[in-house]
Amino acid sequence: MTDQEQRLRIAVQKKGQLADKSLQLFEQAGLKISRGANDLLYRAENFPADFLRVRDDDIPQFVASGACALGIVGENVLQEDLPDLQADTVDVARPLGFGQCTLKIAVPNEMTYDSVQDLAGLSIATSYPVLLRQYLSERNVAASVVEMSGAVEVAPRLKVADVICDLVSTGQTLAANGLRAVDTVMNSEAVLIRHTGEKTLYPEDLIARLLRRIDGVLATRETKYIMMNAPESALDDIIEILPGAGSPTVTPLAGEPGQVAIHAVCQESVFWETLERLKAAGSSAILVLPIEKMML
Ligand code: PRT
Ligand code: ZN
Repeated sequence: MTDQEQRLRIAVQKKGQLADKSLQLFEQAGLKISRGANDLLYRAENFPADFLRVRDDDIPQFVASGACALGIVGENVLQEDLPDLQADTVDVARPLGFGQCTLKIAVPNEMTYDSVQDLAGLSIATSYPVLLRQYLSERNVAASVVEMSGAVEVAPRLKVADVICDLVSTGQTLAANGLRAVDTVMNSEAVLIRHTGEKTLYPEDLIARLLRRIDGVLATRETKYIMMNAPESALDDIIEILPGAGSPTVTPLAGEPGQVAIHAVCQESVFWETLERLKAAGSSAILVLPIEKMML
């Protein structure tokens, strides 16, 4: 292989909801990405990887064909495209915890809706015909699907369709268009996808190295380093309160018999509640620190 072939090509969205966060993920994994004159391809200066910047709709195909080793795309787009892709050529390497949204059925506010059966005989506008048809057929509902590439939320007002099936994040777009969500077709988030075709076009060790770093980034997003002092007698109680901490480090405090310092890695989501309980259990000088890098 030449040096050129040893570089990983990674497909990311050029512009849109996932564009910035996709590059940020690799930057947090230590890659220095130069946003050079070539708008289509950004180059990592300190890691053999290049970023192909494209429409998100093209990313599954780029990865399935092996043109790119990896890509970041909404799971909704991947699932929508799967029937068009050659089997066993792409899989989800990691869910990434950003770009969360929900593909929902939404109906005009004035329409009554009790169950999915109420969609029978109606027309539904969507950019996700594959996912919508699957959803309808699993529920034995016969409705017509109107494919639109964008601005789906205006379809009922323009009488292009009765109801819609579209991505929702905050719900503001639905509200602004006199619509309300009534059912969920799919929950989605950004995913790192990987080429899994027969030909291994890219060095596995390079991919494994990058994935390990990404795992480190994802792990640090969730976790905090927590330190406190406590009476040794409260140790068992405190360890029980620290969720997902593995084995905390416990060291004696110089000049304070019976007192120890406890260091542990802790989930951020339970931070405040945990803090209060730790205090009540006898801890003092509790510090919570962000973790900058982590290799598991
Ligand atoms: O140009 P390109 O084809 O690459 O971009 P695109 O316009 O097809 O995609 P883009 O950038 O809109 O979305 C890319 C991906 O981001 C989607 O496939 C989802 O996986 C994810 N994502 C997360 C979202 C949203 N959140 C989201 N809110 N995609 C779209 N939206 C839309 C939503 O449909 C609504 O119209 O944003 C609007 C605002 O949403 P509310 O609910 O906050 O009002
Ligand atoms: Zn798109």
